[in-house]
Amino acid sequence: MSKPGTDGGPSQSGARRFISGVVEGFYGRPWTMEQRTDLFKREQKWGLNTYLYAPKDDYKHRMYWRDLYSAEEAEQLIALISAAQQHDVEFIYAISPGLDVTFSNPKEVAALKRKLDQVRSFGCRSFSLLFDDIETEMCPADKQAFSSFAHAQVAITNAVYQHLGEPETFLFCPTDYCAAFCTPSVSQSSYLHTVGEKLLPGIDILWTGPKVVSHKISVESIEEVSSVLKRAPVIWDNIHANDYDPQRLFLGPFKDRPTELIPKLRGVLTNPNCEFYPNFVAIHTLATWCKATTEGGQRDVEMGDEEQDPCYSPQRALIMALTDWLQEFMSTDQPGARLRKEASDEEPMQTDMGESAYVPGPGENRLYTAEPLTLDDLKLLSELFYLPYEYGPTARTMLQELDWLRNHSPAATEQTDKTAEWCSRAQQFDDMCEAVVQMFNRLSNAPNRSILYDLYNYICDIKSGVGLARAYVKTLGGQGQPSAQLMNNDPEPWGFRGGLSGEFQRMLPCHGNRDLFRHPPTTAVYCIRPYCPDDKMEVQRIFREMQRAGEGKVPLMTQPPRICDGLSAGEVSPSPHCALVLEDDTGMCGYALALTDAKPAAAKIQRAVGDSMFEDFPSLVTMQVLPRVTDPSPAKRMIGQLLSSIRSSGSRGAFCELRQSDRRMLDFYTKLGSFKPINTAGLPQDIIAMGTGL
Ligand code: GDL
Repeated sequence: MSKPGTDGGPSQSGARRFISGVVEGFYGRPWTMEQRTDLFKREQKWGLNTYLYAPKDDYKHRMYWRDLYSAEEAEQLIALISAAQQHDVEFIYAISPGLDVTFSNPKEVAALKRKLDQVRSFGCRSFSLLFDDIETEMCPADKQAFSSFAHAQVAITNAVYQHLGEPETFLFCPTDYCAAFCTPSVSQSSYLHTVGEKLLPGIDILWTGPKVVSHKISVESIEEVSSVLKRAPVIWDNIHANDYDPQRLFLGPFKDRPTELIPKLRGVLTNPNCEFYPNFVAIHTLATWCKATTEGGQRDVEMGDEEQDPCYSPQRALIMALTDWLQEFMSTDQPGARLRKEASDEEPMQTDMGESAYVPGPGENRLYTAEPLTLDDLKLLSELFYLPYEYGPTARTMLQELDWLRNHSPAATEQTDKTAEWCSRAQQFDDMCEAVVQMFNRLSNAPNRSILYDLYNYICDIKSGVGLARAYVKTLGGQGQPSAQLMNNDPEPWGFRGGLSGEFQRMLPCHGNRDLFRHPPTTAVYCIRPYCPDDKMEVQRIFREMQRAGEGKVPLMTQPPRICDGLSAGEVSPSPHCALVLEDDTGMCGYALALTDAKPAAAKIQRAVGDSMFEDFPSLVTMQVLPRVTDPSPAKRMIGQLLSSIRSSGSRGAFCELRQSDRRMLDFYTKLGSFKPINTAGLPQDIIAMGTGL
C-alpha cells in the first residue's frame, strides 16, 4: 500500500506533496541497478520520496535518446521502476534530447513520444525533459520555425506532456537553469520569461540556484525566479556533485539553504557525488533538512546566533548521518569477508577453505590487527572532504597552521633557531597529520568493502598530501631530509601529483580564487639590492621581455606610452635611493624604480594630467618581476622599501600606471591593499592609475 501522494498524485488533503530526493544527473559512470535499489530503500527509510533518472552518460538517456530499449534493458528498467514503487519512491524518467534534436521536425517529436511511450509501458508514470548543457544556437530549420530557442523547447515539451496525458509529475530543465546563465539577469531574461509564460502550468521547472554549484540559495533569489517562471521551482542541487573534479568528494552536510525555502519550493533533488556509497551524508542530511519544518524540526538552537536556521543545524544533521553511516561501515558486505578477531585469546577461526586459521607461535609475528573505525574518524573524513565552498574546521586549521609554520620558520624569519611556539605548533600539526593516517588505517580495515573502495582513491590522495606537508614541516624545523621527497630532482610519481592537468595548473599564476595556498613554498633565495648604472641594460631587457609577454593582440607600437616606460627604458633616471633590483641564483629577475616628482616625465611624453592628481600623488613607482618569481614576497618588499624612500623625500603620495591587460600587476597592487584606483582625466583608455597616500 502506498502512502498518500507517494505515487505522484496529490495527497488526500489535496495539496501536492513536496518533491524530495535524488537526481542521478551527473556525468560519468552511472550507478548500477543494485545501487539504485539500495537508494530507494534508504530514501524510504529517511522519508524522501523521489528519484529522477537522468544519468548523463547513459547512452539512451542522452546521446542516443531516440533508440528504444532492448528486451534485456527493458527487463532491468521494469524491475527498477517496480522497486521504486515498492519503496514508495516516485520514479521520474528523464530524457535529454537537446544534443541533436531538430525541434521543428515532426518525426523527431514522434521519436520522443515513441521512446517515452515505451518507458510508460514499463510502468513509469512520471517524466522529465532536460535541456541543460546544450548548444544554444538553433539549426536553420528551427530558426525558421520558432521565434526563439525557448519557444522551440516549450513547444516540444508541451506536446510531449499532453501526449503522455498530462502526468501528475512532469519536470522541465531549462538551458538557463541558474541565475549565472541568464542574460542579462533572471528578471530580464527573455528565455525564462518565455518559459514561464508558455510552458503549461502543470509542468514543473528545475533550477540549480544562483550558480551551477550554488554556495547559498536565498529566499529572495527563489522569489525572484518564481515570479518569472510563474511557479515554484524544483531545486536540482549540485552542492554535493563532484563530477567536475576527480580529486574532490563532498561528505559535508546539506547546508546554506534556509528551511524557510521549503514552502517556497516545489521540491529539492540532490545531484550528488558520482560514487554511490559516499552519498550517505548528502542524502541523509537532505532528508533531515526536508523534515525540518514538516515534522517540527529541531528548534533548540542556541539563542543569539542570527546566522543559524532555527529549524535545521547542519552540524547536528551531520553527526546524525555519520552515526548511522558508522553502522554501515561495520556491516560486512561481501561473501567471505569477516572481522578478524584478536588471535591470541580466541579459538582458531574457521576460514572459507575449512582450514584452521594460522595462530602465531611464541616469538613469531603477531597477526595484523587494526582498531575499529570510530565516529571521530568519520568526522575527520567529512571535514577533509566537506563542501565545494568550505573545508571542515579541522581541514581549515591544518591549512592555517601549515601557513603559519611556513611563514614563521627559522628560514622565513631569518632567525637562527626555532621558537618554543614554533616547535609546539609544529608538534600539533604533526599530531593532526598522524590522526589522518590513523583514520586511513582504520577505514582500510572496515568490513564494508564497497564503501571503502568508493572512498579509497580520495583517502589515499589526502594521506599522501598530508604526508608531504608533514615532511615539509619537518624540513622547515631542520629535521628530516629535505631532498627525500620535496626537493628531489628525480622524484617518484607521487612526488609530483596531478598528471598533465596538474602540470598545467602549476604553470598558471594562481589556481583560482579558492586557492588557500596562495604562496607556493619558497625554495629560491632572493636578494634585493640598490640599482647601479651597470644594471641599466638588464633592467631594459626585463622591461622589454615583460612588454612582449603582455603585448597580446594589441601591437606594442600602437599602445599609448605610460609615464613609467621612460624610467624602465633608461630614458629617465630614477630619483636617488629610489631604485632597487631583485636577483635570484640565475641573475636579475626584477626591479622597482621611482621618481619622487613625476611631472617632468609626464611632460616628456606630453601626458596631460590634471594638477590635482600630482598634488595628491606627486611620485611615480614602477616595478617588474619575471614570471619565474612565483613568490609575491620579494615584490612586496621592494615596493615597501621604495615607498619608504619616497616618503622620506617628503612626498605625499605615489602612483603607478598599469595596462588593463596586465592582470598580474593589477592583481598584485590590488592585493597590496594600500593602492586604490585613481579617477583622473587624461589617462589613455588602456591605462589604469592606482595611487597610495604616504
Ligand atoms: C551541470 C549539469 C549536471 C552536472 C552538474 C555538476 C545541471 C542541470 N546539469 O551543469 O549534469 O552533474 O553540472 O557538474 O546541473
